[in-house]
Amino acid sequence: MEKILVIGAGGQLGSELTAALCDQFGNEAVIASDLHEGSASKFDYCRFEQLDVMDIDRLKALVKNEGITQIYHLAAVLSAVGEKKPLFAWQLNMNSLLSILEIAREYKLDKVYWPSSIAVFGPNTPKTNTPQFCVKEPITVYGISKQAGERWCQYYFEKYGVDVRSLRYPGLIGYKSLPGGGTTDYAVDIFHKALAGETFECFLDENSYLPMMYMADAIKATLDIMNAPKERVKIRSSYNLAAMSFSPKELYEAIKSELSEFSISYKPDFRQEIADSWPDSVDDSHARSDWGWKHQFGIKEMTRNILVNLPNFQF
Ligand code: AKB
Repeated sequence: MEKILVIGAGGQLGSELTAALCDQFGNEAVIASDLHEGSASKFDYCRFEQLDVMDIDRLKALVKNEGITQIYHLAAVLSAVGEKKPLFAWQLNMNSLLSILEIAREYKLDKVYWPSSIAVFGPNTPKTNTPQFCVKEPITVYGISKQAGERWCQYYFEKYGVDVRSLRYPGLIGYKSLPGGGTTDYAVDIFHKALAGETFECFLDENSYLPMMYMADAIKATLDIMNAPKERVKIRSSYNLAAMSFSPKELYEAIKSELSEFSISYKPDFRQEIADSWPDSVDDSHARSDWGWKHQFGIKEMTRNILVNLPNFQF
């Protein structure tokens, strides 16, 4: 029987992924953990443990005592916040991954999931349909940590047989929790302002194209790669993953076609340089052919889905 530990469960991805894992494996099989004690209130359906991922002794004890077989390691400092606290971002992002890979090796875990990001790419990467294998010279600490993390994942797979699987997420857009500290977060914030009847001030330029994905698709991709037979997961650094690409102006227009009064202004800040260094769109054909990845949501379907569901959601 699987016993799954989700680290960083209180975050934007973790809140929804934990619920999906409980649906698949049963509530008893999942332990949600987060640094923030306050996240406990999100998990009335499964066990919650307050956990600092940097506390390796506690992490080891939890894995050993609970008979953990899989870890989903989602805790990270994202791109924008990472630029404010570069050394902290490096320490947290790298040391936590290394601890978990070591624990996976020592305790022979069945599987580990660790997310990478489009942040591994940089200004010298081909901008459109960015290939799986190409130049990567990330300009953010977050991107550097994800790039190095990808190498460590491949290393642990090849040297020690650790079954670690990873996806390079585009910007993730969900309505069930707020994102924290990313460059793509404008695409979540905009919906909250639109529904509050306020003008949205966008921190990116109107024509900044970025790869994006609706959370339902991100959850599906994560479960798909983790449920795929081992031999079909051929890339052990991290897979390119795509669904849609749009600019702030295009997202604004999609929302405005549903809420005609909505208005926007543009005031690019330091996050513009980060966005400019990332791809406009990504080629995810390896994920599609290796383990059958297929997205469902485009910008229209996503916008309708969020505008229908967000007003009824209690934070
Ligand atoms: C960020 O903007 O930092 C993240 C990401 C693309 O990984 N959403």
